[in-house]
Amino acid sequence: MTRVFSGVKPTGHLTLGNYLGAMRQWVTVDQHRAESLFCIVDLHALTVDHDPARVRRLSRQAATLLLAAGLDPELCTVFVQSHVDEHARLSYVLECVATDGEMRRMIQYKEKAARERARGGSVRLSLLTYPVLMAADILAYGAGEVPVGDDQAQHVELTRDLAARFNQRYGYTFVVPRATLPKVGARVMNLQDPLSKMGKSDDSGPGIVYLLDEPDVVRKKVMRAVTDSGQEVVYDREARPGLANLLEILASCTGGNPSELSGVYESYGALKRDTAEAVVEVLRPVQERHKELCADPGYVEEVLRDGAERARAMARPTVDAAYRAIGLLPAASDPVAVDTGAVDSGIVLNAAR
Ligand code: AQP
Repeated sequence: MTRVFSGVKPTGHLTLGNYLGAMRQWVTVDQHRAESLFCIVDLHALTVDHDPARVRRLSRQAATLLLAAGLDPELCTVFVQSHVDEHARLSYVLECVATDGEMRRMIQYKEKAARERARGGSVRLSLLTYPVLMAADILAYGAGEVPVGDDQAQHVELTRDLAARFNQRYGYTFVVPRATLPKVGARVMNLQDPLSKMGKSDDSGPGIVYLLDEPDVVRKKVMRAVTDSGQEVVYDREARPGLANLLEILASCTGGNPSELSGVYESYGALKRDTAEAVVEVLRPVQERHKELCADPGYVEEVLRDGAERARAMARPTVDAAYRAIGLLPAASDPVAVDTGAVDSGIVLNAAR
């Protein structure tokens, strides 16, 4: 059975971009057809300036929202990254396979580092190395598919490169995964700045629809979305990015096609009104379920505890195999230590696994 892994960073309140680009596919497709793991990747939230109490709060909120959106712990594993040591263990080993140059080529690093430097701030080393941790997140579970939005595609490519390089140097250890992107909604743009992704850690509140925004707040944000000076409703990402974003959001919420939908509307106002209502309807059940789950925090904690236990059991053998393959001596208490004297190649070790 295919294994699927994906995650969200608790760097801000979850957005419509997170939902349409990733979470909805996890809920409606992935958890039903694959052995799926969904993770609150809290270690990634430490790569930028952070407030410890806020990260804890956002981690709990993200877990609650994933369940509210429809992830079912009977069908999939929901857990917090820092509860499973294997992620950090494997990350270091993969840092020994990755190169400085390929890390510095990562677009997210380049953009965020430039932003931080422009503000006179410094960049944490972990911001540079975080794609390796992301690779560890995926490879530890032998995931074959990684359902993500378009902004994460480059990091999944890096993961593929690291897995293939490790396998080639040290013997087959990792499944080489691939990214799976939704057909529509893979990159929801900021409503106030349609050339930038709608990101939860951005400061521009009015351009971002949060999953917990009240219906009237959603309506206001969509109605005030920046469009272009033209009159005609056409779908053209290059020339009319604001309009294209609204058409894509509407298409993604209603299951339509942005290009066909453009023919239905004669004014921007009508398009905005329908888009706002479509978003409100998509968010309504998530918000209702979120309210119920907030009244039962013990349930969410239990899901995360069970999830971490299951995740640990899945990751441990692969990470142990990677340690052995790359040349680390197993501890005497490790049952595998008994026969290491006879086995000196990763390939043999992995075959014996
Ligand atoms: N705007 C988006 N459109 C489509 N997909 C998106 N995703 C995020 N934003 C959009 C997808 O949601 C999943 C979880 O995202 P994340 O938590 O890794 O990143 P983020 O929401 O983009 O958060 P930040 O803190 O604002 O991140 P940066 O600043 O690093 O971009 C992923 O599958 C992502 O693709």
